[in-house]
Amino acid sequence: MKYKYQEAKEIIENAQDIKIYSHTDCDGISSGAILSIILERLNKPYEIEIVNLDKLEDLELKHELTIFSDLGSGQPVTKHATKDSKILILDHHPPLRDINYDKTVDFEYNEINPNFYGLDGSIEICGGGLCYLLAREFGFKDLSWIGILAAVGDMQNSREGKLIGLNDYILKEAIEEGLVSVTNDISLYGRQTRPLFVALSYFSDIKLPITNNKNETIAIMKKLDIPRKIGDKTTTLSDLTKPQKSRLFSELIKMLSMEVPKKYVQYIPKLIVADTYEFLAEEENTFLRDASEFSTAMNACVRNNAPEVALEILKGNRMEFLDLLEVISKDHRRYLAENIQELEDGNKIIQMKNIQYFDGTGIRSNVVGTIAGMILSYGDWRKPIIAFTPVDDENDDYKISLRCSRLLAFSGIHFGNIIREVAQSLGGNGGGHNVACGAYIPKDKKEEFLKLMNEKCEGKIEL
Ligand SMILES: [Mn+2]
Repeated sequence: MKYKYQEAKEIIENAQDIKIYSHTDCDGISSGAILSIILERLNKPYEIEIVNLDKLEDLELKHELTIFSDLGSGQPVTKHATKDSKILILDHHPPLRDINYDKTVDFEYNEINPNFYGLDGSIEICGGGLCYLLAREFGFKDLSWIGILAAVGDMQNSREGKLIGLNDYILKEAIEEGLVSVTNDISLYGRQTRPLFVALSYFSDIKLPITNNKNETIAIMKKLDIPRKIGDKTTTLSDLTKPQKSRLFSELIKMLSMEVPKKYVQYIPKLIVADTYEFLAEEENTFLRDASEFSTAMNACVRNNAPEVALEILKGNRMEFLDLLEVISKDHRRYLAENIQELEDGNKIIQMKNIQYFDGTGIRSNVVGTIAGMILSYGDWRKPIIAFTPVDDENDDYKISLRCSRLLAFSGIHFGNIIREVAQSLGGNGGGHNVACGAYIPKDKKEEFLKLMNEKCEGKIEL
């Protein structure tokens, strides 16, 4: 892999006309930002495009060198290659072509993929990490923090509650550079910016008395002697003292122990404690300071067709782009809230024996997963929730998204694999993480899909 990186460095140094394709999510944006910074520092002319995977099905290669990051391994990107083409792929998804493919073609081809080296591309390194290792070849260790952002955005830490493998190697470098700090701490989303009484109300892996109930979270904070405000500032998780945190920790353990079936009790601590990552060059009490909050903002940009805003922010162009991001994030949150309200008011979650689902028609397909994750706490946390919506205006096949409580994944269920199998058996495709995954299926296969998913989950979930 190291040798492949040296080769990649040379290909870039010798190229004058470069095109980057990267993926439409936080990892893809982070990958694209790292590559852009490398090329800018080398004074290389380049273009970058943030694309969905289907864009690569029939791609013309019009530039001297085409770089694919966080995608490419699983797509037919060599279809139109000629003997003058140069292709560099930095991807962590399961590869279509094998490790020796470069020796079978007459053009320059370099694919760097952790799966070739016995590394697990879903937890040990992601697209952004792979791009950082390239930056490292050029000595740009100051970009290590973006590798961490990418990994968190890609949920690489979700199974273990921390970064492992090459991700951990990059983390150590980022710490050495003074750019990132890691703390094993209570893990609630929004530690830097979200009021604690709100953050607690979003607890949704298990339905607790505090879930979606701010009166209850306020009462509990009072009981634990945690003030709602410190001076003029609303208390966030990052403000808590050690004793306050340990009181909160005990309270959460107590609440969870009362709700969780016996089989899952052993996983309770993993639900509330994890390593969290802070970016030390960013201002405190801003979303930029926390890796998880930062990654949400990057996703909001790409899902609202503004990847360039995310890219500029990662490249350090903060002034005007932070203002733009604020507007995008606000609209994004409003869109999510409106749709969730509608689903909730209409009692739209339909229960089957082992799964639950809702019809998300009208919801944009690139946010239907986010909404499924947020609506889980209104349904039954013991079952995965499945949402479907038409792909877009031109394509009325269904985009499916599935989310579930992390507890189900801790006990070994991998919904990414289940959904892939079911979708493929119906002429579609799918995959993803154990707790968050998706699929595309033909429009007339919806009923069959739900029936098969329900059957596949039989006996796997202990209630
Ligand atoms: Mn990725």
